Amino acid sequence: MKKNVTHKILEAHLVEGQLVPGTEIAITIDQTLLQDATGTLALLEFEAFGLDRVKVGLAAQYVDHNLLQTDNKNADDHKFLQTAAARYGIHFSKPGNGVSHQVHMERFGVPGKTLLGSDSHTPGAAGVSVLGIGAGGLDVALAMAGSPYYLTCPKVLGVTLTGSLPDWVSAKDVVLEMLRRYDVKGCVGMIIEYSGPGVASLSATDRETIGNMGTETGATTSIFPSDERTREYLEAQGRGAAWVRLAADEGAEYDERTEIDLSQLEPLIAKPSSPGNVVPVREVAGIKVNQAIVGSSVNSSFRDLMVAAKMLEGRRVHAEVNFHVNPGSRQVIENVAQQGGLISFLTSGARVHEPGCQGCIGMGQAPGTGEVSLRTFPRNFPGRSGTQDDKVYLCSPETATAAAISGVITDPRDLAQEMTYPRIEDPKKYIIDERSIIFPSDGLRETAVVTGPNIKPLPALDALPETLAAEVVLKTGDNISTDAIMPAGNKVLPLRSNIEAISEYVFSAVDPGFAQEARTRGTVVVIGGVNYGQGSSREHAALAPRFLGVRAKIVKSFARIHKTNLCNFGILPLTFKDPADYDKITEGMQVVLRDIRGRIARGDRDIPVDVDGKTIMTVLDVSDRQRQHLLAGGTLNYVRKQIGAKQNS
Ligand code: MIC
Repeated sequence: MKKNVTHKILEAHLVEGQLVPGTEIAITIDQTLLQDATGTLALLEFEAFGLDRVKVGLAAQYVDHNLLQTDNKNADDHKFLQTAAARYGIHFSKPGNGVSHQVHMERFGVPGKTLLGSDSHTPGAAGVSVLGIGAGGLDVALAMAGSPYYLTCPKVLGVTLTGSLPDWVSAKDVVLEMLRRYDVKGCVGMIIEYSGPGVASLSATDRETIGNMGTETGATTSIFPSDERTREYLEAQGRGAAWVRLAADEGAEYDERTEIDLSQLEPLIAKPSSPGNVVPVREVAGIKVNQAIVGSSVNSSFRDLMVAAKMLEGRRVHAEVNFHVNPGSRQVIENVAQQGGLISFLTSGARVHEPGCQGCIGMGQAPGTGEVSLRTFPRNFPGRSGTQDDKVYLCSPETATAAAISGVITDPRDLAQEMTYPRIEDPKKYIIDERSIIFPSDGLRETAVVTGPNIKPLPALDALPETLAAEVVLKTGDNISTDAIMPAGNKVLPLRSNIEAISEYVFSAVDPGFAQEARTRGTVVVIGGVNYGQGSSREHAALAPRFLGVRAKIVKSFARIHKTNLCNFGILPLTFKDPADYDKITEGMQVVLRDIRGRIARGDRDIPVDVDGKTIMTVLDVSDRQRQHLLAGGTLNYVRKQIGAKQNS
């Protein structure tokens, strides 16, 4: 059979199941990636397995999110991560060395390998044809312990690229075009595979941009063939030996198909406050801009910064705009500096920050009241910037820089009269300096793990009771993101390793009284609309509500990672059998799930729920494996029992 790239990689890693979309499969994981904001919990979980060393080909720990050090907490977390990495054999990328996606691709990505990362933008690994999947920390901890990764076998969406990008249009516009077509849930249950003659016109870092932000379509991941452009990038990284060719067979089949003619694309922009709210830049041109940011999680590569630097050469940032630059890595800024880009930023009045996620996760860079911010980030969910009622737009580095120059949203093609488009050539050989990565070594095995006072043990979770009686404490609408469930930002992020403390903030932006109310009620159900839990992989959006007593969520549909996280922490992910039943439930209603243990153990898919005396039907669409985890009260309880049983036998 003629195979696409996705199936080639999945088949080479398949250990359970068959490649039938919608069924559960398990794949081996070659590499894992943790970042600091999700890494503390993941490493506590890994420690709970009692292993001496990671059992995965390569494990890496990045410190890129919690870079603000306003008290001891983040610094203590960094120390914990560094010492635990040394102890367990994990590569440790120090604070300031860069964003996980960028650094991992530079130094570790190998075409055809699988990568599981505790960050939803891990699919950026597509830049070097790695099948990178975002997951909750517990799933990554399990992969670090050598377990396979379980996922619902996705369909493959084949995107044929033709033509090449015109001047002033870049990779961000390609992924914005995907979001314009598919919105924030159109690719749930799919892997997006790019092919066609247009692929060769995109560099590895262009492909990273497309893979990274492809997450916002709901896709499991994205993938590109590994070709001469991939080889070129790996050679420039001094890792040419890691290259292998990877291409779909001629005539390979896809479950769905679409085509993008790159030469027909124009500059696009996602309006507030959803990455799917995409329009041509010219539709919103002229709106006054107060802030523009290039870099962070996506669009922080050498090309992305250099194009901004070249556009600013000999110019000043508009007096009323704050223009920020967040490099993706130390390597990026070093190479930009070598080619004169840093001087251009400094003399133009740009604010250059240390490599990292920064404002992308609300760690600083919040815009002022009513201000418009243009960012090259992947997300603009309401309030994520740290400012209430924020007006955040997502766009390419070209569009962000054009606004920084003119002071208003500007189609960058309008700059053609005053400058020629700076087409950036990637270095043939990057300046490479790996000294900010601490490689695992036998000498570090004896390192004592340092656990600061803010790092609390994982909370104990009880098993699922025979019957669940709860109260509906919150009813939400469609597309609720994990930012709404468990906000990030500089106040909350330092609490990621302290579940009791962070649980105070659950739903705080949606319903400030939620935590108090949930504690009072004891056992709680949350109701939601479609695409519930879109966005980040943060398992805190499952564990912290569980800590407060949330035992079931009944929604119209779930986003992929959040649904898995709910199972991992023993919260029942139920969907309405008849979506119209959503309207029958209001906050304050009593909900009873009778004989729920028995039903889950028997494998029932249809789960009746008594709501204020009337019965509605819901669906529990999970695997047999997940049923065991739900019965145990969560994956960790289940795994611990298994380990105990093994040790006793
Ligand atoms: C994000 O972009 O939302 C984050 C911050 O990178 C998250 C991870 C987190 O919440 O720590 C993600 O994408 O998974």
